[in-house]
Amino acid sequence: MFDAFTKVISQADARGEYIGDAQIEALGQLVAEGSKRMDVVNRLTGNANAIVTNAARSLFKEQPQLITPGGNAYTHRRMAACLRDMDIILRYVTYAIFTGDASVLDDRCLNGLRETYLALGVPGASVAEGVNKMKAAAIAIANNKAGVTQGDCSSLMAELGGYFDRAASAVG
Ligand code: PEB
Repeated sequence: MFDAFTKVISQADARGEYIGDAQIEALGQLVAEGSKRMDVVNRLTGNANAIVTNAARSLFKEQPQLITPGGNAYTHRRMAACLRDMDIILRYVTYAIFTGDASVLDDRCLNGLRETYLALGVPGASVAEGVNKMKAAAIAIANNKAGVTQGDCSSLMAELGGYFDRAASAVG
């Protein structure tokens, strides 16, 4: 598991090189803008339940076959597993945006998830759609300009969106 710093070190170390000026510049920028990143993590963490439940509600409205007899989220046990899965994915996305690196998401959440869903008969495309809905909600909440110091969060939002896309394409 890497963060933005250990990733740079590991790559430099593999080549036996000192850390380059461009990398120092990029990591310096990450430090200088770190408060934005922490605000995003804080907002996602504080709104996780709403993000998950609203996305699930909207998914089941669009794909009601999931929650009718024979559907993969039918019965309370499977519904609970589904909500839990969405919560797990959101949680790993918050780790990735916190560390500025996708490896924790890739290694500990997405690795093998497609195969797990195939084995269980969980429709991956539906999970991907649920993830897309969480992405939209998460960005709306994280990018809300109310109540925070104003600044440009476009690259941070692109990074955040990228982690959701990564999750969606891992299972979809
Ligand atoms: C992944 N999900 C399920 C299981 C596992 C995961 C390992 C099997 C064990 C169990 O039931 O608990 N676990 C999950 C995850 C990590 C992990 C992401 C990462 C670290 O450890 N069904 C639907 C929806 C979708 C869904 C489309 C969006 O119709 C999910 C939610 N996942 C779902 C369901 C089950 C499941 C299990 C319904 C239960 C399937 C079953 O037992 O039949």
